[in-house]
Amino acid sequence: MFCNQCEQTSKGGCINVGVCGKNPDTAALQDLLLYALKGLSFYALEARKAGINPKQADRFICEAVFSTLTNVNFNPEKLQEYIEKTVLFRNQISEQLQGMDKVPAFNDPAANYLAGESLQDLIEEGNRQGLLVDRRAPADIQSLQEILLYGVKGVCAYAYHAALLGQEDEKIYTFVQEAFTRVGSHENDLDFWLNMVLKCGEINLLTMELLDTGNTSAFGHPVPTQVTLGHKAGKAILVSGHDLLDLKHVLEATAGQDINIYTHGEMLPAHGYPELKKYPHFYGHYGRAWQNQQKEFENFPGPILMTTNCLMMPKDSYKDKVFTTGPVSYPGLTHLKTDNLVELVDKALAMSGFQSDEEQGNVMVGFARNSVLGVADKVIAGVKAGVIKHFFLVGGCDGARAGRNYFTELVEKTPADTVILTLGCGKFRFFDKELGAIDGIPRLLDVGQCNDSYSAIQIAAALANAFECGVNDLPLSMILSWYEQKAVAVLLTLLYLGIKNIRLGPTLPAFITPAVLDVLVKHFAIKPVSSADEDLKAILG
Ligand code: SF4
Ligand code: SF3
Repeated sequence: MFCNQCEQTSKGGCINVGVCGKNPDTAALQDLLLYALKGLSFYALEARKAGINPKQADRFICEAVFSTLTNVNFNPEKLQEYIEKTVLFRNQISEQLQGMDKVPAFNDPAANYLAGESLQDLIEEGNRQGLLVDRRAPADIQSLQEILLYGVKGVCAYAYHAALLGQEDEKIYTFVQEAFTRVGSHENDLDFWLNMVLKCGEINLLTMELLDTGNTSAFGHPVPTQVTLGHKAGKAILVSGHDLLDLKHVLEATAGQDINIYTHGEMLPAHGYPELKKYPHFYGHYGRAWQNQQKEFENFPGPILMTTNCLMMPKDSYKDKVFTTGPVSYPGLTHLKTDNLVELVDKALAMSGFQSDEEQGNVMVGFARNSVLGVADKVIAGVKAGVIKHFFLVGGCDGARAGRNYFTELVEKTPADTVILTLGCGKFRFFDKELGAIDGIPRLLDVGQCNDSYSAIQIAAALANAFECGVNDLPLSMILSWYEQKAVAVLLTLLYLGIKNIRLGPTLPAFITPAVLDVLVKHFAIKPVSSADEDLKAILG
């Protein structure tokens, strides 16, 4: 196996087993799935040219790609199912085209790939194929192909979320499929790949906008909301991951049943949405930073629903109380369709629940674009009067590396006349710090999930507009933590928008070669994080 797609990769790439726990068989199946999806992409694009709308295949591709993101799916049977379905979709489109006398002929062997019979056959084929990128190309071309592939994975994840909320755009699907047909090709022009990478950022911006529309039209615009971090006596269900719709289904399925619903990880911002916070049994948030997940899950006295997540594979010791949805799957865990949550509810009723109440403080959420722009006048006046000197966007992912303490330290050390916008799960390093307020505006503003990056971009754009300058001219510094491929897509969006001076950590991606990094530094002045003190000094002078 070879996998280098996430921040925690062992030096240069995981080869014997993933740091995430992915084993070589799972890695081979994921590689083969991407190869098969490349084949399907040729057909889906051809179908479009022939006037067929390959809607089912479009959505399927995003879901299947999502299953190859870090930590999402380690289940060989489920991956086999995705591979077989990929070939099925391809054959269906092929028949449709033949029926129109448009017999497709593709030179690329991926388009003609036939799925082996057994799981073992598939694993062997996956090992033969390896990762989709062209391993004979110069290192910098390989690097750009990897950036594109991982960015597209992020786009697929966000497009999957958006589609569930009824928001789709053919431009997204077409780009994803074009990218798939290109990755691994012997195109050796650096500029071609650089353009594809920036185009991926552009398409991701559209995807995030659709996701924002999907979330706000289904659940309303988030409003500032206090969320309790403790628990109360009674039966309980924990919902983790990013899928607000799954959470809504859980809230509906448990209404009037005396079960309290708790969020975990990226689900925290759900408390700010009017259409979710209206449920009286939507109680609070459980759990802190990412590295505590195993312990937190183990100790939770009720079942856990893992919706599309970036979390670690659950341990055997508590597997029997964990359920998954969508592309999330691990061997031995029960997978649910969220229109039928009887098993989850029964499990909650059968488990002990919390025996007593416990206060653990609270945090504020709900500072997405609508809330922040609602107080824009005050913010702008604050900047003009000199009481707000600087904004920091400290956003992105959490992870296990010790270097991630940088983000906690940086936030703690920011001066009292600065405001911190945050989003993503990286905030669990500092989300409960008491940072005070400036003229009634909290210094720490939680914009939401990584899925809400569009909101942060809109806030930055509105500030630039108010000050009649570009985003790069604002007293705003972006300090981003990354972990997996959705973060790659968001980073590409920021580059596409021309945002400069982003500080990225805790380490730079292993898939960026020195020459590609030089290009990024030259055009975007991107830099690795150093120490909190040094960076603050460099930013604030
Ligand atoms: Fe390694 Fe990350 Fe790939 Fe897992 S997802 S195998 S940790 S690079
Ligand atoms: Fe990053 Fe997954 Fe959490 Fe969702 S992209 S912030 S890790």
